[in-house]
Amino acid sequence: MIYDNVSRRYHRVRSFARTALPLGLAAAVTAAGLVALSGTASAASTLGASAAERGRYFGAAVAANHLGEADYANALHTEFNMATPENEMKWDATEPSQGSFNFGNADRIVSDARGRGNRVRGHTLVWHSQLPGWVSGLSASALSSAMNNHITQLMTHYRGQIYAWDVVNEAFQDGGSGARRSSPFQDRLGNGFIEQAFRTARSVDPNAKLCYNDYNTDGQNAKSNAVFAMVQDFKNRGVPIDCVGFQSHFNSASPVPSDYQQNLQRFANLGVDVQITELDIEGSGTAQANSYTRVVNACLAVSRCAGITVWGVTDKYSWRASGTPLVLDGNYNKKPAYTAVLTALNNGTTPPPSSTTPPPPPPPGGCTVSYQETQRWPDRYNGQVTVRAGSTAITGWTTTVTITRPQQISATWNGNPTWDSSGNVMTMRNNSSNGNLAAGASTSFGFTVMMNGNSTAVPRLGSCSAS
Ligand code: 9MR
Repeated sequence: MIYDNVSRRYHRVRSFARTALPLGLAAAVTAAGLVALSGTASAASTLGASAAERGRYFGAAVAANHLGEADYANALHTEFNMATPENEMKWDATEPSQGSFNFGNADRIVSDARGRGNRVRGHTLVWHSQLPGWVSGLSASALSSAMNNHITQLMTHYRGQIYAWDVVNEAFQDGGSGARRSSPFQDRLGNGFIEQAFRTARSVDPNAKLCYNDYNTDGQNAKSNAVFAMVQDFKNRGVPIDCVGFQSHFNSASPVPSDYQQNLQRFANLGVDVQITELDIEGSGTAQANSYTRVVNACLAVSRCAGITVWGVTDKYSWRASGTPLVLDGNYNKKPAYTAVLTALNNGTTPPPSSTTPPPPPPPGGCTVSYQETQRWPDRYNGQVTVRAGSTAITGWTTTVTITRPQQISATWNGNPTWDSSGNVMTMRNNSSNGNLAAGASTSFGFTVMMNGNSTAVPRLGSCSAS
């Protein structure tokens, strides 16, 4: 089921100019002078809140040593609802000498986030980089045990507190080989270390999502093909994996790939969530903003894209500070990139991931609407809107469906449509037989949309008003 734009308010339907159009003529309607009754699509004012309305999260990499800076903490707490420790959970930070664990800085980030009801991504359990020196001196069997123990200690310490773990990070080589990267794990344990890490992780915290995370896998290329083959193999053989992280570090030499969305989608089609885990885009102004928009829209268009994390709160502390790659500048001012992200999130109305909780029930007398695409052809698709009464019966309902040009509604059924002057906003009211709904009961109406060359836009629903 696909949920969209649930009204959390309710109001009586006011009288309005009602122009019922014969079915089949809807595509031709652009008549001026009709009363526009667009639904009040919500416009959240922070990145986290807006993403949440789309069933997603919007997170940031967090550095423990900046939490004491008021501006930093304020920006973090205002805008973001997911946190990834930028360095504090890495092996050199958590197990600097073998068997001696240090969680202080990571704990600070976890308790800061969870104290506000925010979630945490764990980063990262097995990675070739930032390894303490002692790891490289181990034999194969000692390394195998050390890896299992490291995973076990971290995941036990944080059991129940981590939304998703980057279990293995950056295990593939860049370039066209599709080979695994040389590392102590790869060189001594062979390809099987990745599977071993995921199996160990599942056994320690079965409720955390287990991710493979990498960079330069954001479009379709030899490296992402190799990761794809591994994930496919894991799914086929029942090796536990729940998500793939796409780091998405972009700059002029490595821009947002043209097939970014398709690449996310092909991984999602394997039956894993996809997450944008370390987003930053070097640049400034409109060009940077446009790239951010593309990334957000791609995530919103992929129902299994669970959310986006930017790799830092402010340009001031970015690992690529000179490239000003984030959405808040060094003084915590909102950049055009910030506005672009918020706008894209607020405009987005795509299905939240399947794991998302359904919307809360409407108040007495209210109704909710949800959208689902039911069929698609090369040139058009059918959409269905389910209208559900709240905890008391209603005698009529109305909602709006907004179409993105050049898409156009060519037919409707099970409702009385009227149109705004642009022809883009259809107000749909019950017909004579489906206005009366008992408490909790539902009905639906449908429509056909001609895509006219735009195959990605999704109809946006306004709120539902009951009478
Ligand atoms: O942002 C991190 C930076 O502070 C560290 O010095 C660096 C050490 O390797 O790691 C950076 O984060 C990396 C992340 O952990 C994995 N993907 C690439 C990130 C940027 O280098």
